Formats: sequence, structure tokens, C-alpha cells
Amino acid sequence: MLADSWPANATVQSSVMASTWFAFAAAAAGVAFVVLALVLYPLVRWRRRPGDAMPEPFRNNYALEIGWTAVPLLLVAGLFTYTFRAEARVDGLARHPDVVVAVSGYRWGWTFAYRGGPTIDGPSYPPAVFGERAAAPELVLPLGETTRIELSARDVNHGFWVPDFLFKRDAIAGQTTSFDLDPSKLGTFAGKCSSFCGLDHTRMLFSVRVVSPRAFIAWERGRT
Ligand SMILES: [Cu+2]
Repeated sequence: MLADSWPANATVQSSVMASTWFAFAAAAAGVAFVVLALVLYPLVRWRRRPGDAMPEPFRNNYALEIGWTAVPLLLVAGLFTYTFRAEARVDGLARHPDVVVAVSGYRWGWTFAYRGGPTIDGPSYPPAVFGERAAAPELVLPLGETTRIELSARDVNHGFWVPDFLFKRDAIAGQTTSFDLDPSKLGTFAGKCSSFCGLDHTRMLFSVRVVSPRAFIAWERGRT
């Protein structure tokens, strides 16, 4: 069912990305409609009837040529501006984030280190051992507040991906990348490594649980 496979769109940033997607889809649908109409209408309206002579050819219709150059240019310029502004909002960093978490990917797990708070370590096992699987680590975030993620990788490159946040960011070994997440929906969302990083890549799962700010404080106190 569509509703089941449709991403939850659970952050302020993902709403911006979803609107961008819908703007592009609407523009594409509009272009498809116009093109199809321009193809199909003349086929029917000016189809050749018995006794019809070949029409006179004509050259240069400046109004038409300017039109078919200007309209696509305006469309592309509009979509470019829209994307540029959406990207600035998604990549924009708040001056004072409420929570800061250092997220580190490693073979084969994730560590979530809350600044001044708890550290959550995922399952860690040597690459060649396919033993019993430990529980995937859980990133807990407060609803309606800004969480700064400082993303890095300890060994090879990984990818931080939460489909319901419409968000994926490469975790590059030896480099820290920062982004903000403003969760807008309560719930638990699945996360995974999006970059093929080795044999146990598929085991690099985690989950993100969005709780109320009050529950978040209680959770933090319980961990520390
Ligand atoms: Cu990985």
C-alpha cells in the first residue's frame, strides 16, 4: 500500500524536501501535459483528409521561437531558485542547537555521544564473525527541538540514512560534517548505513526515537 511505503516525513527539514519534490513533480506533470497536448491535438485536428493538398511550408515564427526558449528557461530558473532556497534551509545550522550528538559510524555499528550526556554504543564485532546480533543502538531526540548531529566515521566511509527523515549524509572517515534535525513527529524511525562499507554493511542498523522534550530530559537523567 502506498500509505505504508510513503515516508513519514518526520522533521522540519524533511517537509522542506518533500515540498521541493512535489514542486518538481507538479512542474514535470505540467510539462508532460503541455507536450502531450501539443502532440495529440494537431494529430486529430489537422489530420489529412481525402483530397487535401500538401500545406505550404513556412519558415520562422519568432513569437513561437522566443516562447519555447523563454518558458523552459523561466521554468528551470524557478526550480533552481526553489531548490537553492530549500537546500539552504535543510543545510542551515541553528546558532544555538538544543542538543548536540556526535554520531560516529564504524564497522559495524554506530556510536551516539551526547555532548555532556550519555554515550550509546552499538554492537561491535569483528568483521569475520557472524555471531548473535546485539540490539541496534537507538538515537533519542526531543520533539520540536533542534538537534545538531556531528557526523564522522572511524574506519571507512559510511552513510547516515533515516528514510523517514528523507535524509542521507555520508559519514567520511577522518572528517566531521554537521547538520541539524528538527523532529516534528513522535515515533520510532528506522536508520541504516547507506554506503556499502564491507561484508556486514547490512547489519549497520539503528533507530531514531522521537520523544517529548520532557520525556527526553527524563531519559537523559536515567542514562547519566
Ligand atoms: Cu557502513
